Amino acid sequence: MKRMRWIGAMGLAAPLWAQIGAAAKDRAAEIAMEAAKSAPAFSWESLLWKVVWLEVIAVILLSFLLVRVVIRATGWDPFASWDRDKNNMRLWMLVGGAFLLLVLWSASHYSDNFLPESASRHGVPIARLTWGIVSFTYPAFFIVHLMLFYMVWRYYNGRVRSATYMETHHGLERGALIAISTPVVIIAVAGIYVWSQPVHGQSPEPGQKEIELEVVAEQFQWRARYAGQDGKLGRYHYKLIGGDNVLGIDFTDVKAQDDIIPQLKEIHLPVGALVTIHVRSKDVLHSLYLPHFRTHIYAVPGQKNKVTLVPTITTREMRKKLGDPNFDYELACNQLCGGAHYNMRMKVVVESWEEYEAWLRQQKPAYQPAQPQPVQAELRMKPNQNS
Ligand SMILES: [Cu+2]
Repeated sequence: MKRMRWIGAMGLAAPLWAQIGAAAKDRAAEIAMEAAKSAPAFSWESLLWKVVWLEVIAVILLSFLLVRVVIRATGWDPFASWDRDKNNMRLWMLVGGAFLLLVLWSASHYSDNFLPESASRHGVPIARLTWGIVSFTYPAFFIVHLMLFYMVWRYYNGRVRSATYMETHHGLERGALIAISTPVVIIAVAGIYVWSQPVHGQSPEPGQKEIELEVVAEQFQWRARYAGQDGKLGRYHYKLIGGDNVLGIDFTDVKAQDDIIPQLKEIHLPVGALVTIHVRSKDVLHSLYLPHFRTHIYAVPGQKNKVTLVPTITTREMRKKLGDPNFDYELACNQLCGGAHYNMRMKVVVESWEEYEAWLRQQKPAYQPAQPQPVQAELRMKPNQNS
């Protein structure tokens, strides 16, 4: 009797057992799949290759040993006439030549990855300065290395024993000092002027349109906020950051109430307008990097940074210029900020003022005052319409 009751209880609980069984089976399958993903699949072929490589290494080591044993036993030395210095020099010439050829090859092979022409106004002098520097550091690199390898050839032991001694020559030293420091000073001064433009030096021209937006970094994404109708970004405070207010916007500030957070992970910029981007970070150090606009600024927790730029080439024009219909400008993080750092990118669309305004009009303000939702209102009206 007792046993019957027990079986009956088991029978009643059967659906529950089935549920638990199915869940356990699913979980087991999941674990198996994860294990399969993390552990590389075993293959006889890869094991065979490992054995082959080990044997190759063993044969090389053993042959060295064999030569030594033969030399010891017979007194015969195959390297007696081997000019060690000369052959070392020859090997160095080989290494040097191969190195310089590799540099030439890689520079041409990877030239596809060079940035296209600058798409911002301040980026043009920056690109010019960069290529100006490369135009003499690249030849200097070759000249210096050719000189280095020439010295190895000239002074290998046994040919020229010692270098010539020279008295201090003030004129020569002064000349060398000026020749080296002049380009360095030019680069530094031009750099200060050119690179500071996006941070300090851009003010609107008469009649030029201006927009303001904020880009906020967090592990691992960017979020943008546009100033609304009033053209001004509202206040924020880190203590206000929460599940429904991801940017910590202070909605008691009237200027904040029309601010816009775009739905899609992309920012739109009007061509020809002066764009001010405010940058901040919610957690660690990130960096706002707009390579095509030659623009870069750090996103530092607890610090307000800003950068200005004037986009000059629309996405459409750049696609035509590059002959690439899929080209898009990119906003990236260029600080290694954690595990999913690679995820921190955003599409940047440069378009005409009209297109920009139309896009902005489609975006909803971040601040939604309490009011009946339009969808619910529609549902409530339906019965009335039918009757
Ligand atoms: Cu980052």
